[in-house]
Amino acid sequence: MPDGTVIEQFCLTNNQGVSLEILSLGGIIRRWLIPHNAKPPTDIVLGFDSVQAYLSDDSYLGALVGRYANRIAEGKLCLESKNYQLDINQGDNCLHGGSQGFNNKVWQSTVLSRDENPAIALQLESPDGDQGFPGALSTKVIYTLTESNRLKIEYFATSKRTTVFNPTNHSYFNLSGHNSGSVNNQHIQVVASYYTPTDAHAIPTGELIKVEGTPFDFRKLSTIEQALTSAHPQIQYGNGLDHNLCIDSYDPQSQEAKYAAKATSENTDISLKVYTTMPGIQVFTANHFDHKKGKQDSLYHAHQGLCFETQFYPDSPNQPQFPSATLKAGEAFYSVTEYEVLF
Ligand code: G6D
Repeated sequence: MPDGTVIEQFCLTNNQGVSLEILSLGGIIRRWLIPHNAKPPTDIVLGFDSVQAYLSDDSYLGALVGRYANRIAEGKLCLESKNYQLDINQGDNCLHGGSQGFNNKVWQSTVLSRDENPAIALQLESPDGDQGFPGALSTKVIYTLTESNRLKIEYFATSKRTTVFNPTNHSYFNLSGHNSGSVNNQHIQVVASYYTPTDAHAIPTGELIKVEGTPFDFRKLSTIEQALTSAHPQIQYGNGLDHNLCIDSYDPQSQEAKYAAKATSENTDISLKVYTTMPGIQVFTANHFDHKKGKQDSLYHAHQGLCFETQFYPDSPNQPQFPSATLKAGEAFYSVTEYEVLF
């Protein structure tokens, strides 16, 4: 890092030959290798080969995101009758916890075994007032790679004062290989009957709209291309998919991750299933990528990656009808998201 801090890279490997490389910078998932009998492994996530490339990029490749993933309109937060102004880092809004969000931080990393599976725990202290958020927040994320090829991501947090907390992981998947071109011909399913439409700046209008008859209807496995080529104004806003879908199986009382989404590549026969305890999932297709220099001298272009960011809905602190992301002083936060790879 510019201040001389050394970034550590950890490798989690299971007996099926799946392995992941994870950085202490931002908890970034840098590589996710899926073995093949006769061919070299397929790396299914986009990323970079240097710390400097991650620090100078604005796309959160593979990173843990927080204190609040996605947007908070105008960075305005009102909690317990107190108003807070958050860091504005995209247009008029706060995106992904502000310009110095969790993705840019160096996390205290500990290798451990969890239920006899290889795991790494990353811990971060976010001080009161960090990017404008109230409350000194202690957070821990545990990545565990299981023998059933699931990467389990558990999020823990407590705060000294009431705050908001909406963590996610911002991996860009390409199940045909990180440097294989667009994801257009890959198929996805999202078990969501509603989505939250936005204005032209990706701020939710506050409505919950049925996906039926829209390019956001992924209740049946569909190609990504059918959505990206839609003339629907919501797709036009962001030159692709960049929307929160409302997961049907969400249960605020449950701590068990429920099936939410799937992606599959016919080129490699690799599939990914997503399970989560969170209410929303941002489906994002890297719409703004343009000759982004990635790993092994690859170039990433628009629609070359697919994000399944599990989350509270965007701007939920300002939308009381959305599930709440409020974390009360002293309350213990727990959520879990699991990414299962089938090959
Ligand atoms: C763009 O609108 C998108 C976000 O959803 C994404 O997380 C970011 O790029 C990396 O701002």
